[in-house]
This record gives sequence, C-alpha cells and structure tokens, in this order.
Amino acid sequence: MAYDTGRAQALGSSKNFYFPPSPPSTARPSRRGSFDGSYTSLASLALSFSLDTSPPSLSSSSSSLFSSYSSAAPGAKSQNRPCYPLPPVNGVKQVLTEDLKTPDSHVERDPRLIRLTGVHPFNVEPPLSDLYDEGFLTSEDLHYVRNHGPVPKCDDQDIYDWTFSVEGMVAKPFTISVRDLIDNYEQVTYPITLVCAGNRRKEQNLVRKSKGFSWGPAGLSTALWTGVPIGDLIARALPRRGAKYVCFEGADKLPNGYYGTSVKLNWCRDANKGILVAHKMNGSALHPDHGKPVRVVIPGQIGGRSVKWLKRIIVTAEPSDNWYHIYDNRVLPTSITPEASADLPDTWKDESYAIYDLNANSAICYPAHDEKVSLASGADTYKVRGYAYGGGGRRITRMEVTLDKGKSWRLAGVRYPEDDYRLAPEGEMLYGGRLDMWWRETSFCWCFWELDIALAELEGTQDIMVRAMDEGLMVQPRDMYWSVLGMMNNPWFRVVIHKEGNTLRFEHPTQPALMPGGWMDRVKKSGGNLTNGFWGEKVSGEDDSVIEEEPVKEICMTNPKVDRLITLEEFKQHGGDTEPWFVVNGHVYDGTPFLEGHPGGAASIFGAAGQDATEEFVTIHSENAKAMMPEYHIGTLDQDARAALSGEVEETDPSREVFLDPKAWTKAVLQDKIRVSADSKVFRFKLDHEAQQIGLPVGQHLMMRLRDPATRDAIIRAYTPISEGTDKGILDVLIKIYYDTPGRKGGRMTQALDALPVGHFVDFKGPVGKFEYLGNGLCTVGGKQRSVGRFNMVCGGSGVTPIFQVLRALTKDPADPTECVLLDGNRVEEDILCRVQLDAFLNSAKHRCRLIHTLTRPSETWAGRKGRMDRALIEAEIGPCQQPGKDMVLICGPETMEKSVHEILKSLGWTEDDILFF
Ligand SMILES: *[C@@H]1O[C@H](CO)[C@@H](O)[C@H](O)[C@H]1NC(C)=O
Ligand SMILES: CC(=O)N[C@H]1CO[C@H](CO)[C@@H](O)[C@@H]1O
Repeated sequence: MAYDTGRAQALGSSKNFYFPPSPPSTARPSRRGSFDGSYTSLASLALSFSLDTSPPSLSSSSSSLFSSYSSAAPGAKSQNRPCYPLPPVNGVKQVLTEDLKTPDSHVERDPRLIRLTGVHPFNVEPPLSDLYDEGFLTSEDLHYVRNHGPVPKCDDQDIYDWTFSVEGMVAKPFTISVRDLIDNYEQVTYPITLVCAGNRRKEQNLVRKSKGFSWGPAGLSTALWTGVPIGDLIARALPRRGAKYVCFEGADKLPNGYYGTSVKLNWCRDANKGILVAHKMNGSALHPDHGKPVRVVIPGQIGGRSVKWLKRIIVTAEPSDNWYHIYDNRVLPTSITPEASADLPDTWKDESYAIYDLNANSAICYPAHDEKVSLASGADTYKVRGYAYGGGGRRITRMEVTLDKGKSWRLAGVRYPEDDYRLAPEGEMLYGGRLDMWWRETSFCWCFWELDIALAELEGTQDIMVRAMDEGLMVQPRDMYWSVLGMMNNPWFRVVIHKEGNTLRFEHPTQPALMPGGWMDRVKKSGGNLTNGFWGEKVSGEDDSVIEEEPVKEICMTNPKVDRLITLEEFKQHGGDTEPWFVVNGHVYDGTPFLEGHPGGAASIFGAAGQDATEEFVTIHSENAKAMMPEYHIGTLDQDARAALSGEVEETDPSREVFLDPKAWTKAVLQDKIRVSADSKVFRFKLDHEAQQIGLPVGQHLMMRLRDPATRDAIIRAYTPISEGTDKGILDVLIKIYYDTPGRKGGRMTQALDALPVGHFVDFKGPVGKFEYLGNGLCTVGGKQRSVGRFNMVCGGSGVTPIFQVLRALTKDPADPTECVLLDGNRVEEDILCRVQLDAFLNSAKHRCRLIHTLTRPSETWAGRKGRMDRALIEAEIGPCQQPGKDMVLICGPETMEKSVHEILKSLGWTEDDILFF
C-alpha cells in the first residue's frame, strides 16, 4: 500500500525516499546531510546537496534547490531540530500605472509579473527562472494570479468583520466572521502548491487555438497557507443525508454571476485532502489578488476550485450549477472542435469531463529559454533542473530525462522539500497554525529534480526532454491531448539545443502570452506540422512543401488616407449628445452623418459615443455594415488614449432610479424562467432594487449581452421586453428559443439564455430603436414626430413583442382615438404568444381595434383564419394607404414574412416612409 510506504518514509525510515536510484555519475544526496549542512546558516547555501557522497558536481549553474533555502526556519540554529523552508522576503510593491485606470486601482503589484490577458483582468505568471530561483516557496510578489474580473475590495480594518455563510443541505446553517474563524477554530499551516489548470496552455494554443489564454509553464506557485480545515466548519453545520457536494461562491461579480464551483463533500470531510478556509499566506493577511480576506485552498486540485474572496459555502446534492463550474475547468474529448463545443450544453454539463485532481506534470527551468552555455568555459557538465508535481496528493516518484527523443531514459534526482515540514516536532506552530504534517502521506506541493549531463553529450544531441511519473504510475505522455479549453497540458517538456559556434543555445517550447519565441512558434511559422508526432520536425521521406496558413478574410474598416491622431481628451468631447464619436479597434469614427440612417436609430450611436464599442460593433454588425465604415473613419486614438479606454469598465450605481443606461451595460440577475409554450419562455430578471424603473419607452428595444459558453465571445441581441417600460423592480422578456434540430442549427443567443442558470447575470443596455409611441396617436420615427390615425400591425411568431408594447399603450388609454388592426401569423394555435393579454387589450378597445390570427397549420377545431400572411389578408384588412404621411404599418416577424408583406404593401401603394420594420 502506497500510503504505508509513504508513512514509513515520512517517519524517516532508512530508505532514501528522496531519490530514486540514479545513474552512477549523479550525486546521491542524503537528507541528513542536507539538514546538517545547509540549514544552519545562509552562508552555507553554496554547499551542494551531496555532502556525504560525491563532491559537489561541477556545474555551470551556481545554486541548487536541493540544498538552498532562502531563509531558515525558526529554531534552525539548533542542529538537532529538523528545519523547513520559509518564504522569501517580499519587495516593496505599489499600485502600477497600468492598473490606475482599472477597477483594480487599489491593488499593489509586482511589475515582473507577466500579464496574460492584457491590462485587466489580472492574470499573470512570473518569469519561469524567477519562480524557480525563489525556491520551494514563492513570495507573494511572484505568486501567479488568476482573476476573472475586478478584485473585490476589503480594507484592512474590515478584514475581521468579513463574513461568509455555511448553508444548504445542513441542519444548522450559520454565518461566520473572519474574527470568529480565527478565534474559535483550530488553525493549521500547510505548504501548498496551487496550479492553474491552464498551466502550459500556450503549447496547446500553438497547435490549435483553444478557448483560453496562453499560460507558459509558470502558472503555479507555492505558499504557506494558514486557516481552518474545512471539515471542521462543515461538521458544525451538520450536513443532511443525501448531501454530496460543497459549492463555494466568491465575492467577485462577473458577467455570468459570482464566481463559484464545487467539490465533493467527502473530500471536505477527509483531513488527508487538507482543504482549508485560509486567511493567511506566508504568515500575512491575504493579498487582494489572492482572496483577501478569506479563501478556499484545495491542495492537489486545479487552482480554479480554490475560490477566493469567499462568501458562501453551500452543501448540495448536486454539483454546482454556477456558470463557471460548467463552462470552465473541463477537458472535453479531443474530437470536439471549438465550433462544435458552442452547441453542446449537455457535454459541458457532463461531470466526467470536469477537472479536479491535477495530472502529473513537469518542466525544465534550467537551461532557461535562450540561455547560452559556452563549451569553452572549462565545465564538464551542465546541471539540468526543473520542477514536477502530481495531483490529488500523489507524489512524483520518478523523473526521467531523454536526449534521444525517448529511445532511452536516465533518472534524475528528485527532492521533496515538503517532507521537511513532516519532521517538525509535535505541536510545532507556524504563523499561529499547527504545522500538522507528520501523519499525512499525501503530497500537496511541487518537487524539484536535477541531473548533471556532460556538455559533450548536450553538444551531440538536438534536444532534452523530460517526463514525470506519479505514485499511481501515471507517466506524462509523449503527445499532447488537445482539448477545447486547452487545460491540463502535460506532454514531455522539450528544450531544443542549437549549436552556435562554441556555444549551446537552448530554446523552450513557448513564451507566455503573446510573447514570441520558442521552438513551437518557430516550427509553426516555418510551416511545420506540430502534430506530426515528431515535434514538427521533418520526418524522413516527407517532402519540403510548406503548408501555408489560410489568410483570414478581413473587411477593411478604415480609410487609408486618414492619419489623424486623436487624444483621449478630444475623443471624450464627443461623448455627449452631439457629434457622437466612437472607437472600433482603436480607430475613431464619427457617427453624426449616419444618425438618421442607422437601422437601430440614433440612440444606438449615441449609446456608443465616447466609448470603445469594438465588442458590440464586431458582434452585431454584418460584413456589409463593416464595409461602410471607412466612410466614417476620422482618425486613430493615440497610445495613451488606447490604454485608458481599454481599461475602462462600466460601473453603475445600484441605487439609481432607472435601470437602463444607454451608455453602459448594466447587470440584472435571472430570477425565473417561466415556460409559456413549447419553445418560448419568459425570462424574469430582478433589477437592482424594487423601486427601480426599467426605463424603456414604448416601441423601443434593449440589448442583451451574454458570453458564449464555449468561445467566451460576447453574444448581443436586441429584444423588446413584455414588461412596461415604467414597471419597477422586475423585467420580463419573452423569448422564443430556437433549438437545434437535426437539419438546422438553432439560435446561439436563445440557447445560451435557455442554458443560463437562475441566479446568473445578463447584461443590458438601452434603449435603442428608431420608433417610439408617445400616446394619443403621436409617435416619433427617427426623431421626427408624427401623428398617426391608424396603426396597421403585422407580426409573426415572437415578432409580437415590440407590437405588444405599442398595442398595450394604444388600447390602455380610453381617450386614445387611434385605430388599429393587428394581423398575427403563426403555425399552430399553441404558438400564438401572449394570446390572453392580446385578447384583453383588444377587448378594452373593441370599437377602434381589430385582431386577426392566421394559422398555417391549424387544427380541425380552429375556427379562425387559415393560411399565410398573404395578399388577400393584407388587402382585406389593411388595404391601400388612405392617408399617406399619417397611417402607418409596423412589421415584425421572420425575414421571409417581412419581405413578402413589404412587397404586397408596395403594390398597394404604400411608401417606405409609412412602413416601419422593428
Ligand atoms: C500533421 O501530421 C498529422 C500526423 O501525420 C496529420 O494527421 C495531420 O493531417 C497533419 N496536419 C497537417 C496540417 O498537415
Ligand atoms: C518570512 C517572510 O518573508 N514572510 C513573508 C511571507 O509573505 C508575506 C506576504 O504574504 C510577507 O509579508 C512576509 O514577509
């Protein structure tokens, strides 16, 4: 049994458990030797780990993690006590200039961290060499960060008053403050390595772009975490029978709700798993980027489960239905393409694709990328060094290196600094927590490996590759398992060797983020095939033909003659009610000449004025619309303006009176989904407060924005809610869901909405639209007022929603003299949306309004009109335009219907001015 062996080792059996058998040339260190030699003072750092056997190995690199710790443990002076590593000392951090313009302007950071997702949100890894050089523990300064959005703010004086709840399927739910957590529970301190599931994803992205940003191999860090074992909190709440999962929710408010995920209840109860609710990192209160003031820390699992800024612990029977639990942190089958993944909600929800435990992984840290080693320095060997980790508490039991592409392997020495903590005396306290490690056999941390290789051998080969094996005997694979999210990437780590004169130059696979460099980048750019099974190298017999990348079709949206640079100040002057300027892809456009012509009405241009509208523009405009853009192009933002705008985020005051804001996206929580027909639902959203008015004029629309679950791209569509614009607190939107059918792809937006769990957010913006009904026959079209004697309304299917608004306003006021007729076309009777309400509206204004339903596939009992929205119907009910400039036709429905009705109306003498399409 693996654990028995582990215990014997941890207790200091005579077996040398740090090092598997090594080749004779490799030094065999002794743990004793290390303790006696290296911990007593910093001055002894230079001593190699191999004190009691061979002399320190000749090496081009100076320090070795096998021997050195950045500082000594308390009590290290005593030669008889075992010692363990302590964290590196932090430098002085400050708020960085680039963060000033973001919601994270309260967070102090280290400028060395490499930003992987632009300026904001903050997703960073340290340079790989800096990470390795810090040693076993990573300083807060260099610890990697994965933030999905703005960092929630918790001031120092509020730390102890921060509360979170333990609720759900428990007999005794409770809410607890950080003060209570510290004062009334036993504290423990463990070293834990956190690893982002996306570690090494850049390699996947080079093979094929995945739906994730490009982590290099430094998406991991190790710290001493102090907190309360989560089992103690859950035990107090008394979980009920049937409870199987524990969900966590943070305070980070994101586009699709608060970040949340879940793990299994029995893991939380198992002290071996070491799951903590932590409030200290390396002995200090948590840094804002790391969850200040309290977070979950789950050893051995991907970082995405360790929820920061903890607000809720919810015990449940089912896994979390949080958006981020379902659409993140999964390895879908490799056959699923990014495009296909967009339409597979059931696949995303399949728990068997969720990632919990990390897989075995490793990387070479030295030689570093672009490191050059002289063959004439006099050194005989080079010490190749790196890290490795297993998952789920499994120890790395073997580390192998090949110089001949896997034909033969040699063993590297492996050292587990984590084991040093197991030797701490009974009752040892660190940072107020019990260093409670001796009895646990699980490994929560990374380990280090190294192997001396003769320079002559390195000179004679093309590459160095390494692989780790864990105690489950799982070995890193040769080939990549590519998947849509690009997670858990762990093929052999390969460093290429270039001989340049008397020097060896080393080349890592990739560089993080968009940084160029690395052999994968090089192979790809030269047209090589990275998945040919030979790392993109030419296979003998393969011809030299270079595969050319297909050029991406781009529509030019700029005018090459325009070269004006525009400052932020100048741009912002056009953010008001005249001469609206907006930005797409860094270019400035003047929307003024198009205010009248825009199909969405002037409001949609004013809504973008003074803003970067790239996302909205690109997602909702057709190629034709894009092709019109050079006409409106007036200049380009200067660099400062670009930086400032890219960091801008919409923050709206939740206490405001009116919900909709034409200039900013505002969030509302999905409260309920009410089924009204086989494929239609009312989506009910809760506004910020009960007295908040929706703020939508009659006849106008609002925009709804969601993220595509798979691609994360924004999906934006215009809808007309069925709530009245003056309604308060609640917003109802009736939506017909276009499901996929075997022959046809359904609607991206409507299916994503349908998949949205209750409790999640949708973004809204508006109002937009050309038309507004003011009452008493008065309306405006494109800003111009007109008085209407008779409204002829034609709609089909869910096109009823904007018509519904106008009809309600028109029939509600008994004094309104306006006449109307509504022709509503559907397939079958059950498809008629809002029928009861429509009938009620009509009943209250029978003398001036008529309503005719027509069905293309009526049942036998249907007594109403049958057939399409055809000429006979239009002629009979609408007829020729009696009063041009006064009567109007409003149309909303499927495109084919709109077209044919348009033709019929034109043939009856109606002019464009009197016809309006919603
Ligand atoms: C790359 O090589 C693999 C394996 O031979 C092959 O299946 C694949 O089609 C190749 N890709 C390209 C783009 O040629
Ligand atoms: C001993 C030591 O250097 N501890 C550092 C650990 O990290 C915290 C911040 O998280 C620093 O404040 C400590 O100095």
